[in-house]
Formats: sequence, C-alpha cells, structure tokens
Amino acid sequence: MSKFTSLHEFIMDRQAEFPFASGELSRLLNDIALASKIVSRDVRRAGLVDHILGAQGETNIQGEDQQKLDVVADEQFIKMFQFGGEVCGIASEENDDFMAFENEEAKNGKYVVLFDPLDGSSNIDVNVSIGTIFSIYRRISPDGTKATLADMLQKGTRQVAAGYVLYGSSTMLVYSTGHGVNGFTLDPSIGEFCLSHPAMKMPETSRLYSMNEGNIDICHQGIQDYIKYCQGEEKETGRPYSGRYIGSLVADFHRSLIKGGIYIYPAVPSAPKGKLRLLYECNPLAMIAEQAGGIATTGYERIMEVEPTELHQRVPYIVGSKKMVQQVLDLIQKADLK
Ligand code: P6P
Repeated sequence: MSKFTSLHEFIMDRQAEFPFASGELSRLLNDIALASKIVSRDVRRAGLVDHILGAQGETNIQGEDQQKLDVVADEQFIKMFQFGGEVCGIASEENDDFMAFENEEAKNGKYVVLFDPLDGSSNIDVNVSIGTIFSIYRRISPDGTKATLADMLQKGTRQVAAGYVLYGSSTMLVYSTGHGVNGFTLDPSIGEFCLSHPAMKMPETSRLYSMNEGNIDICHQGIQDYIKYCQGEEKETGRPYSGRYIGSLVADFHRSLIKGGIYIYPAVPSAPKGKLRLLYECNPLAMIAEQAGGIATTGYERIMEVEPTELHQRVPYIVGSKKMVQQVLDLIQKADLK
C-alpha cells in the first residue's frame, strides 16, 4: 500500500523542476485539474442530458439552454484560463480563431494553452470514453501585451507541459513537464486526483495496433504493408497481432501508453494532410509519448519538429511503441524506394 499523494501535493513537490519555478505553472496545472473535475461531473451526467434533463438545443426544466457537452467543456476551460491569472490567451478545437484575453487577471499571464476540450465527443451518445488534450507554452510576445498568433504557432519541442484527461471507466489526468510522465486517477468520493501511475513508461513493443481499417486501401503503401504484416499475412510463428480501435484518440493513445501499441491516422484522400490536429492533439500526445520512451511522427518528420503554419493544421499521425513505429517508418521508406 503506497502513500496517498494528491495531484496538488505532487505538483508542489516537483515545482523546483519547472524552468520558471515561481509557482505560475503549478497554479496553471491545478487550474486544469479543477476544470477537469467539473467536466468529468458533466460527462458522467451526459446520458441524462438528452433523455431526462432536456435535449441539447432545447431549454431544460430550469429554462436554461441545453448546450452540447463539448461546448460546455470548452467554456469551462476558457473561463478557468481567463480568470486563473497565468494564461494570456488560448486556442481551442471549438473556436475558429485564438483568443487573446483582455481582462485584468490575464494581462500578466505568461502562458498560452492550446486544447481540445472534449475530443471524440461524437462517442458521448454511445457512452464511449472521451478526453481533453492540452498543450502549454510560454508566451513569446512581451508580457503585459495582448497574446498573438505567434504565441500559438510554436513547435511542439517548445511545450513546457502537455497532457490529457481521459473520461473513461475512471477519470485520469496524465501530464508531463518534460521530466517524465505521471498519471493521476480521480477519486470522486473525495474530489481529488491521486497519483496512481508514477513514472509511466510506454512498452517498447506490443501486439496491439490501432487504425481505422476502413482507410487501409487508401493510405500509404508502407502503412498498408505494416497492417497486412500485423494481420498475419507475412508473419512467421508467434501470437497474432490484435486490432484495437475505439475511435477516441485519447482512449486509443492511453491504451498504447499503458500496454504498448501503435496508433495510426494516415493521410487519406478525404484528409490529404491527415485528420488529427497538430497543435492541440498531436503535439501534446507526442510530448507524452516521447517522455515515456515512445515515438510520434508524420511518417517523415518528428511531430514536435513540424513547423506550425495555422491553428487547425492537420498532420498524418503515427504514435506509439518505439519498435513498432520504427517498423512502420522502415516500411514507408522501403515503399517509397520502389
Ligand atoms: P475516424 C474523433 O473524432 C477523432 O478526432 C479522434 O478522437 C479519433 O481517433 C478519430 O477522430 C476517429 O476518426 O475517421 O476513424 O472516425
């Protein structure tokens, strides 16, 4: 039985590791945890929203407009960032443009946060796990001025922290500040995130692959070759691979982090640059993957080295166990040489 460590205690204990250990990043991480608890409560009630508390788009019995859960989550995080005192601006999957906060509390904020408030929200109706993904940068524009687009369009290598919240069978918050990866599970009976997965390491290999195989015939030949290998067409002896695809990025990624595996969302004709977003999906998970010993790549470039050019930029995404991703890269290179 190990000692109970709350997220708050853990952050304070590790504060000295932060490059700017003046407590600002600690407070920001605690703000994210608080907003996540509120979103977790709302997610757990989602099934009631449409069927008992009033359908989205209608007014509920309190006469309140029933909003889509991802809009509610987006507003929850934005409010937390805007008035938390550490953030001068944000970019969100739910908002076309970035937001430069102008209120008094935010003008001295030293950080910007890019996030997807509720990724996979189309799965809510079928009660499948969903997640929040966040990426934190130091602003590059002068303190005290309005946040700029340049603050948002920074390479993934410049993230000071990144992580995700998985609203699954339990609610977990997993994050890194560049000193490894740690996972915290929410104990709803006390409303605390408790350190449950210290020093997380992604297994170097596994037999779990995760891809929407509806794309198998319309993606890069090297990826087709890899999936066919996993399906056993060219494999010697040994247990077959298993396909696992939840269709919720955070859930599929989290499984790879715990059990090992590879997640692939390639470029396809309907999404020639890939489907997933660089800034608030791929980069934060790439930081977690690399900090845990994994790899995250477009197939040709390290994800965190991709130069951002626009907020909602998409990239092909291959992320997971080192040996599995390397095998895909080798097959892509081999296919390109033919
Ligand atoms: P497809 C959810 O919409 C999402 O952005 C990710 O969470 C998920 O991995 C992917 O899209 C699923 O996409 O095309 O397989 O339905």
